[in-house]
Amino acid sequence: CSVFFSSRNVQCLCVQQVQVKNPHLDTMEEDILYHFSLGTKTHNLPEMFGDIKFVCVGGSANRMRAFAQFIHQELQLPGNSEEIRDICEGTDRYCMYKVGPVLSISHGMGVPSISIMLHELIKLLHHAHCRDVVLFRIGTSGGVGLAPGTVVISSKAVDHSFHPQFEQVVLGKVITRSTELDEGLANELLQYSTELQDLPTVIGNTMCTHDFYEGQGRLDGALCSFSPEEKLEYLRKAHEAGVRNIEMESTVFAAMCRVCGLKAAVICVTLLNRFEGDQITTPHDVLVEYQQRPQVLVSHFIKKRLGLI
Ligand code: R2B
Ligand code: URA
Repeated sequence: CSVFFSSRNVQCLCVQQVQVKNPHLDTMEEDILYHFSLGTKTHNLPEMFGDIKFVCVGGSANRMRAFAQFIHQELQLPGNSEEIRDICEGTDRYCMYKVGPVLSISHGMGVPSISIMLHELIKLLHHAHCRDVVLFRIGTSGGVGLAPGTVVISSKAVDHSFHPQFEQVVLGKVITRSTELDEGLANELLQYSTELQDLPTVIGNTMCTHDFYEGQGRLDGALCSFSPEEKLEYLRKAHEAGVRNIEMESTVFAAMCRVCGLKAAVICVTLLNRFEGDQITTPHDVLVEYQQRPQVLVSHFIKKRLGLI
């Protein structure tokens, strides 16, 4: 936060910088963002990315391309949204699209995949001197006691024991970081959801697991060592602890954004109610519409912030 003094008044203009927390970065002559196929010597990062204000990340490459095209239309930007170029075409690890002040990036499935992407994204925003950036994870999840299609805005991300923390092993030791998310941002998103049609939305805790099957208490994996009763008991405990959905990336996303001073929100649609089953049996066209719901909410937020509506 920077304070500017003038003779008439004192103004506080809160400029939020991206704070990388690594003293070694300053000593490096060049930084290669290997999984993006970008680098500080090969690319002019401030020129390419300096105006970014909103970053949206999601698991699937196709969905994040579709989101970029959708935002292009929503912001009524010039040019053909079909011709939008993948900035990371030099690698097939992640895809990245820039649409005006919006960056859309895929992160794959699970904590290790999103965490590699976030290290390079946060360094990219830092090298590009971006200011006041808001990050969104838009994704899918399993609902806990919610009708399929409900959008959950995470109040916090919790681990398998329902604690708001992320554990990272560093040099063989466990480091624990908080996974609380920005309350004001979550409430603002919830408020905007009421202005949109067919967007049932709640705020709740999101449980992040390291597996889709056993890790989320599914009975239909290749391995299962528990009974249907034990599964329901775990889901009931999760629900009591305020968990409303389950996915696989939110804890590390919340923890890394928090440490680096980035405002962040997690917005995931539920594809099924886990009290009712494990398999995703919903027809494809319905799933496609569900997956657009977090995109519509984030687009509405961006348009509000840009003063377009
Ligand atoms: C939601 O969906 C994926 C698993 O199907 C995973 O990436 C997640 O968090
Ligand atoms: N993604 C998950 O991680 N779990 C679900 O049940 C559905 C989508």
